[in-house]
Amino acid sequence: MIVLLACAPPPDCMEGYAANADGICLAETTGPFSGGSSVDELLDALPPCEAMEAGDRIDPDAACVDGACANNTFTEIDAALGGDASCIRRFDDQHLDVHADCSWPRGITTSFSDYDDDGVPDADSLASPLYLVPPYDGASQDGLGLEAGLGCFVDAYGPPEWMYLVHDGEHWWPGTLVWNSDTLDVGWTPESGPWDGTPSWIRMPE
Ligand SMILES: [Ca+2]
Repeated sequence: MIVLLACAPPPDCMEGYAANADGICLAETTGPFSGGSSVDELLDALPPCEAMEAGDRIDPDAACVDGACANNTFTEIDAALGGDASCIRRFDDQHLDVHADCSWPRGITTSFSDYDDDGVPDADSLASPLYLVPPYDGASQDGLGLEAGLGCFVDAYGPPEWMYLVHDGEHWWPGTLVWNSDTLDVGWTPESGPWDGTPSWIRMPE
């Protein structure tokens, strides 16, 4: 179950959600909210930061990972990552646009325009954004990565602009942290398995 939380001002909640007195959008089907009622309380509930060993594979400031950067072309990214991409055609019926979604086995995914609809990224299309997903195991100089606790990202970047809350069967936790995409964003999805306080994806900005 995922619930949307917003900082001030009080949000216009998405359909199916309703704001409580603290401006937290709660899913109407989830019943009483039993977590902290403020952003600070929710962030304080995160386990203390346990960072990964410092590395040089993720560069959040440059939005680069293993030498591939957001806003690079497919050719540039595939060359940096070893040339083992898999791409599939995706039709976005909301925007009437066609994309090629590409992934690399080490755990990097992104999307490109595919206006000629051949399932191959268009030559001049730029990646936006880059996602790191399992089994990606690299880390930044600050020890940020998929095995770092979500609290480490708060330590590095401060309180996020947005949080999506998740419920682990007992408590509500900040499961997705978004800093308006001017730095990396992190999140957890239920499909990734039991919630363990680490992200299941990292998004490098567009
Ligand atoms: Ca194409």
